[in-house]
Amino acid sequence: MEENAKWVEDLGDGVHKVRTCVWSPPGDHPVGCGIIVTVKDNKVINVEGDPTHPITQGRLCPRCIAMDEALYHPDRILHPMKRDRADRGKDAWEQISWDEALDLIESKVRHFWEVAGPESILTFTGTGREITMYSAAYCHAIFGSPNYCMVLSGGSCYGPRCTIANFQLGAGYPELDYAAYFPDRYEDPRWELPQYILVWGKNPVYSNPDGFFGHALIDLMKMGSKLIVVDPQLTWIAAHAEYHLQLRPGTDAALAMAMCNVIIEEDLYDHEFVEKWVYGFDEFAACVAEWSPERAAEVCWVDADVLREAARAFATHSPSSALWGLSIDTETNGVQAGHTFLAICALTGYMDVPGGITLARPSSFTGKWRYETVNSVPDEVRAKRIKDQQGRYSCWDAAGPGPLPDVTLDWLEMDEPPTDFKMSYWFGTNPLACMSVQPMRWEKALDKLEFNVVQDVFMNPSIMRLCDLVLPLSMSVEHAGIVMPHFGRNTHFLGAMNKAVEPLDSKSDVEIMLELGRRLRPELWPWETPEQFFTDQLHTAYDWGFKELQDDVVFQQPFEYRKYETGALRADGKPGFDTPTGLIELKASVYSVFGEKPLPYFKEPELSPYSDAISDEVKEEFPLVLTTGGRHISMFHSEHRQIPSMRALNPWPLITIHPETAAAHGIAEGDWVAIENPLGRCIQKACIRPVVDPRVVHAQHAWWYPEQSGEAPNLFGLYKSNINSLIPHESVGVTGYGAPYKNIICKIYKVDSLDAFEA
Ligand SMILES: Nc1nc2c(c(=O)[nH]1)N[C@H]1C(S)=C(S)[C@@H](COP(=O)(O)OP(=O)(O)OC[C@H]3O[C@@H](n4cnc5c(=O)[nH]c(N)nc54)[C@H](O)[C@@H]3O)O[C@H]1N2
Ligand SMILES: Nc1nc2c(c(=O)[nH]1)N[C@H]1C(S)=C(S)[C@@H](COP(=O)(O)OP(=O)(O)OC[C@H]3O[C@@H](n4cnc5c(=O)[nH]c(N)nc54)[C@H](O)[C@@H]3O)O[C@H]1N2
Ligand code: SF4
Ligand SMILES: [Mo]
Repeated sequence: MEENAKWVEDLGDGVHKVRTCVWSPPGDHPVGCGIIVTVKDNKVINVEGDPTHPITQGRLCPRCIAMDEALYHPDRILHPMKRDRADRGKDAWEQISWDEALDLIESKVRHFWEVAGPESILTFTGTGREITMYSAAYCHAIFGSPNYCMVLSGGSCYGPRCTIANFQLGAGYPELDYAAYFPDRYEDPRWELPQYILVWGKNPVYSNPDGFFGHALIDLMKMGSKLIVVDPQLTWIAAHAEYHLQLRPGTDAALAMAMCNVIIEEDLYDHEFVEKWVYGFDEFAACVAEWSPERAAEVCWVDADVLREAARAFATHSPSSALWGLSIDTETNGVQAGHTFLAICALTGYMDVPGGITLARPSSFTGKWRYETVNSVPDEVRAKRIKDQQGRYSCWDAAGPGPLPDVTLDWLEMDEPPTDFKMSYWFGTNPLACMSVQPMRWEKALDKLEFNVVQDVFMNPSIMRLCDLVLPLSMSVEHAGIVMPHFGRNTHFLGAMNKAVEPLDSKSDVEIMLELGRRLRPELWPWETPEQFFTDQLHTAYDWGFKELQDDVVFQQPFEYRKYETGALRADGKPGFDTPTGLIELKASVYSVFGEKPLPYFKEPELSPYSDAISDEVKEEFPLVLTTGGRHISMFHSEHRQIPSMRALNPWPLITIHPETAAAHGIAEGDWVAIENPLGRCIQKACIRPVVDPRVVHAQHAWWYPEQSGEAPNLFGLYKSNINSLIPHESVGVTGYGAPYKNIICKIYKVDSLDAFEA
């Protein structure tokens, strides 16, 4: 912690307050919420919201308020630890020094380079924690490997949405306009209040740490914005909506096409915008003409008149805005659902207008360098990146920064894969408990590797089962960093993570990166300190460095509306969008290159009770539609399960069941319920609410039990409540993007206890 810095207030008596923006660990996506940390004798004694932060204005979630419980939790990993490969699954860790740990990594990497090539080293990354900014650099510029991996089937978190936005909009990720770019926010004269907000498969009140702020939505609601919510659950926001389209999970593409149909057929679209800025209107109109509201009503279980009225309300109240959530990504048909969602926003002309949807400027600070580190991998090594041997998923291979997770598993499962894989390095992921589908397959596959390394803050089931070396990480308030909301794709501000307390024997992802970089490829890693490194990164866009950002704590990026008119969206500076046609592509010209149809279509989820891909017997045995993973405020994925006050808010995994369905199955509130389909089984607790259709259930994801025995085979109860055991591998879209995490068949039945689980 720096003394006398602008962001530190000394209160005397060994007490000071630090202004900072938070990222991870623990949690979250890059939100950079403003906090004030009170420190006494190098110990955090209070965390409160920073009222001067322009976006969060003092508001916090419970997880931030409980930060001291995480920081000083007795289970925190405090030192580097290693274990023999033969002891995987056993609590047989030996404490070692940082030098020993880094020496071990260096010697193993050099050995594997020699005997099997850099491609034999895989890195596995999780969702947007701070390490996401650096994990590609570790893979490419330290290990020299092209195999920058994830275990998330179909890259089903932002992969589909970002790729669709790139291909069809050629402009950074579209985001609801909540005046985030302006210092005086809603008072700024350029800004307008959205009349309607279409919230599609997103629940930002709970998924706040996504980088889009739930409290911003509530601000807009208070000011008069009305909601149209597309969600199979009656959530809090759905209950406050003018229109709740309570669709069958996985049918989003059909519903969106019917909404476009209404907007076009009733001539409610913005003719001027469409004529000037949209490509493929006629073909798109012909395509959606096949989707009458009545046809969609049958497929999606949504009332045709309500669908019509919602489409009319959205199109006739200008400006209106929209938000798309994870549900777009977690569908085999997700690319088509996202395509049509963007079409709704384009037809209505709400792109980059005040109170509409903001688009990012390619020239702002985006952290793009992290993917560019792939250029440090020689071509002949890059050619060895894992890819589908039958030539499928060429879209993924062209657009994705690393191999398709599903194909990675296929290669790891081969007896003689094209690469002799040796080592994996994980950061920010708990692969078996959260990200992967068919986690038992991943368990076996990753166990084949000779050396698995992780850097994390707590022990978890994946580490206990598979890792040989653990590096202890410092938490967000224990190190310096830069946080950029929306992953650099529509980054309204940069925040300084200012160090509030000195860590004990732990280091940050950036500190470890610089040390390993200097050891393994010194020519690429000239920086002595994280601060020098951050300043050089900032200099790619600005003439000021990290010290200035630390002093100001928050820097709001410049912004202007209607950038397609000024040329600010295109690399060549010409007006329009950065797509092959220069226009928003309702008919996507690049998809045909990748074997995908250029116009949207609806494909029934493969494992649905209405699918042709499964037999009538299977449909009869597993008649319910299961959706999973709706967020809870107290937890970030598999994290926070050991934090007492957070666990108290959600002590057990919950399956939400309609009262009629529960009664028909003899299930009462709080009963243990088995959830099963042909792929697997797990157990959760009944939460009986009329918020889902009687034919739908919703199950929480990422559950494990830190209080249980960690040794194999129990592994903190890894498989007891693991809903991902029921989700298929490689049920991805033609492009490789999108997998059915939120729409599969199942049956439910009452069991006596959590221990009724058998794998
Ligand atoms: N507290 C907390 N916040 C988080 C996370 C966390 O673990 N905890 N995780 C973060 C991550 S990585 C992500 S990607 C985001 C995700 O956050 P969101 O994008 O908000 O997505 P979810 O919360 O998964 O689901 C949102 C809504 O989609 C609905 N839904 C389910 N199936 C379907 C469907 O088929 N179609 C439609 N239209 N809706 C459906 C659910 O009922 C739910 O209300 O949250 C981030 N924020
Ligand atoms: N059924 C179902 N499954 C899902 C989903 C769903 O909706 N339904 N959602 C999916 C989605 S969208 C996602 S993104 C994945 C998320 O999956 P993951 O990203 O794998 O999330 P976690 O399991 O929480 O693992 C994160 C680990 O990183 C550690 N960590 C936290 N911060 C940092 C940091 O700054 N640096 C490092 N090195 N480590 C850190 C945590 O302690 C934790 O052990 O889960 C997916 N799984
Ligand atoms: S979103 Fe994350 S960083 Fe922001 S207040 Fe909530 S827990 Fe804290
Ligand atoms: Mo995610």
